[in-house]
Amino acid sequence: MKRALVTGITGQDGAYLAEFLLGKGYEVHGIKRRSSSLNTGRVDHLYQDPHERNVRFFMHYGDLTDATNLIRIVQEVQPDEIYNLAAQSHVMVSFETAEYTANADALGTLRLLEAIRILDMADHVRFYQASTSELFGKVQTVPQNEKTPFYPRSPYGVAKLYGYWICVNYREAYNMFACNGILFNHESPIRGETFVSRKITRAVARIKLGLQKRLYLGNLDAKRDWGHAKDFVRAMWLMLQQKKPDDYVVATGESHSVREFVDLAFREIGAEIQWKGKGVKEVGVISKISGQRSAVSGREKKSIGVAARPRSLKSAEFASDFSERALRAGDVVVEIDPRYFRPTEVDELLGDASKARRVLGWEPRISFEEMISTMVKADLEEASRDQLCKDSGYRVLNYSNE
Ligand code: NAP
Ligand code: G4F
Repeated sequence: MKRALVTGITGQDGAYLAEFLLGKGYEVHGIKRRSSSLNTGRVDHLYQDPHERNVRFFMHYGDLTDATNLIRIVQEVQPDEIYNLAAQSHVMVSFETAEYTANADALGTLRLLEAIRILDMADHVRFYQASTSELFGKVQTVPQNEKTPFYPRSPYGVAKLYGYWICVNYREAYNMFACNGILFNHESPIRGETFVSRKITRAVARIKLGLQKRLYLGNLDAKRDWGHAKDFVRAMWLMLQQKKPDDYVVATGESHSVREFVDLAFREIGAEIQWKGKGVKEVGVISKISGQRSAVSGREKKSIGVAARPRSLKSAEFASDFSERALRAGDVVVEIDPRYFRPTEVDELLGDASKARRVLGWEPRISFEEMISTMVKADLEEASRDQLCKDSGYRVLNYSNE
């Protein structure tokens, strides 16, 4: 049985990758940093009581900023494959915590590679580094592929640039099987709530249910090549199954603006957005409300343990559900908050993943539209739980505008 060690197991990709590897018959060990509260929500469904038989999923406390503990874990686990997914992964946050980001994202990668070397495992461990399209930053060509020059635009991008090159260097210097996955943005219903995709789908669901009035965003014109995380973790694994280590761009080949993302997410709940005004004064206004696409039906509600409301939300009744919750044509639902503008922005990313298609046989299976639809549906389920609490007189906190 192959054994994998995954850093960042509690994150979006860590959770999907762990599920994927367990499905392939692997024993999976995850590294989780210590925190004062439980934050294992994304992998709780994979947890197995270590006292049971045939356990294949294990968690270890560890931190990318602590070399000795990484060496100990690598020694104890003796993995065949290491996936380094742990990082301070928020670009905007990296401007505020630049030194920490460099420590975790740049030196953290070095620490893991050194652990492999110190433990004399360089000849048999395969290493995946979570590199990023943020390396392309101020893009030098469109679309971006493995040969496109890098020009990072944030402390995060610069830290990841070190991670990229130290991985290449250890491959060349010590003959390690080390690969960089240069992954473009990938999202899912378990994406962190402060990334723009999830912030939008979560707000759309809460606005529909009357739990939130407005969504505050930064740069609506930024364009990203957005895929689904489930597709992208498959590419990580494929890289480590090849004869030779190499670096690969992983992307969908489609680019969409934040504004388009907002339009599609609102369309999922049957609402059309009209954009009015310019610059920081621009607003998104509900222009039309029609039949919904993403209602949580009575049956779906029961399946997630939420009692159906007496009147189920079927398409034909959707418009009246809007009026019931007081969302109307003319309502301003999106505003700009300059706090979300970045000191230096990555304006547009578009990936060319032809090498991954050719060599790995990888291609995305989930479309942009399907991904948004799934995310809105999942957030409607979550918001419905809050709504139920609110309707029953319990206090519901709104921390939507992070
Ligand atoms: P994520 O959801 O933010 O997960 C990051 C993980 O790293 C979390 O488990 C986090 O733990 C952990 N972590 C943070 N600092 C750590 C430290 N000092 N020591 C140990 N663990 C630490 O990110 P993701 O979206 O899954 O992305 C996975 C990786 O791919 C990251 O390296 C990211 O930079 C990179 N990447 C992501 C994308 C994307 O679009 N998602 C694209 C390209 C590259 P907590 O749960 O305790 O916070
Ligand atoms: O969702 P974002 O925060 O993701 P960003 O900066 O592209 O970074 C993500 O993808 C990278 C791969 O390219 C990863 F390496 C990285 O770890 C992370 O997963 O922002 C996307 C775009 C940006 O241009 C941002 O300025 O959306 C714009 N945006 C507009 N309003 C906003 C907001 N971003 C956030 N987070 N919040 C806003 O309110």
